[in-house]
Amino acid sequence: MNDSLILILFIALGVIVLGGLAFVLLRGPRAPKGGYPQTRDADDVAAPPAEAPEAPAPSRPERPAPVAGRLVRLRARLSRSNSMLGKGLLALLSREKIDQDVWDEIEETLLMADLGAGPSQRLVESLQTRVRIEGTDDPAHVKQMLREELIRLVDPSMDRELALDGAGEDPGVVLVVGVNGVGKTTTVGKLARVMVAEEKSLILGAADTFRAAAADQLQTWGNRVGVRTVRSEQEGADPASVAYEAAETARREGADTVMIDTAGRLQNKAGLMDQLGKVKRVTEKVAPVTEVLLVIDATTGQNGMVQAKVFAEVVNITGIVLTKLDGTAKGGIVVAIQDELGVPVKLVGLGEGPDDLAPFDPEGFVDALLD
Ligand SMILES: Nc1nc2c(ncn2[C@@H]2O[C@H](COP(=O)(O)OP(=O)(O)O)[C@@H](O)[C@H]2O)c(=O)[nH]1
Ligand SMILES: [Mg+2]
Repeated sequence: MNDSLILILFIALGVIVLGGLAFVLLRGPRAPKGGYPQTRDADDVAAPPAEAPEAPAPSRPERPAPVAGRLVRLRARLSRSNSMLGKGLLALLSREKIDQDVWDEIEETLLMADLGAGPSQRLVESLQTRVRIEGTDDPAHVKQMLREELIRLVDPSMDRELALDGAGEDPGVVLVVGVNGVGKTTTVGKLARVMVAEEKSLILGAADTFRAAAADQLQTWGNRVGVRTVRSEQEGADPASVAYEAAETARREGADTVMIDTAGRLQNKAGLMDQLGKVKRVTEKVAPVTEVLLVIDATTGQNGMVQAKVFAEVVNITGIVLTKLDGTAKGGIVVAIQDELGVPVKLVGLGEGPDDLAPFDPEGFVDALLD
């Protein structure tokens, strides 16, 4: 009796186990509820687009410093580098009598700060006129007038907004151009950081194809901030086709903006025209170029400007990025450049660090200049 009971229990248990097993096998595997993700077969994973090799997805992008903090540092660095100009001018304006010699010295001081001949002369002339009309040469008052005239020269009325957004299906297209070594790639990286912080989606295009290292440098920035870099693995590939591919990728993925880093290593104007012209033309087959930023190194002064002018003749520049303002006492170059090219300085570079880029603010700039 006991034996048969045990036997029945065993059989019942066997039926339950086998039934359960059959049930599981017939239903097939199912996803675990909640918790860990389902694994996929290798061929489930979408193949990467063959035409656009790209950076591996970065793990945790860095967060940029807030803009307010950056503007404070801009002031600090500018006033450090420009104290010569400010001190020189204030010393001159504090003379007992502002005679022609003093005016000449003021003009010289402005010239030495790279303000440019035309703007320096215009500034002194308008100051002289005001001093005469207002009948005062009280240093505090003249300093106030100097500040006003400098601000007028830097022209706060110019539109300094960056055209980063496209329209409709089109991404905004930003071309970054300029002579080799001025800070183009660094600027693209810094600007990408700002845009990521503003929750914009963007794609970087490495159209400097002269050296693989140039694309690596851009991709490093891309990885840092968590955006993709479209590049060619081939050294010396056609920059225009990389730019096209980057713009195409941005459009396909519905990105807000594509930013294209170009090469500055160009021997002559014809070569430049050929290459930059083609980059722009080909990119515009995808979407209109919304911003062409010319990067200029502030430490190269008037020389740098001569080279920069060639770029301005080749492409239609919409904004200037003045880099390395941290390394020069000649902040007056801002005025000279705008005067010469008729294009506003929109951004300034103040160091090699990832947050060392700031929007250009005319009044803050002049105050830092005269601090
Ligand atoms: N001090 C300083 N250095 C900068 C600034 N912008 C770029 N640089 C440096 O200038 C060098 C050339 O920059 P890069 O972006 O490679 O120039 P590109 O050839 O125009 O792309 C690098 O060492 C940068 O770190 C800046 O605003 N201040
Ligand atoms: Mg570069």
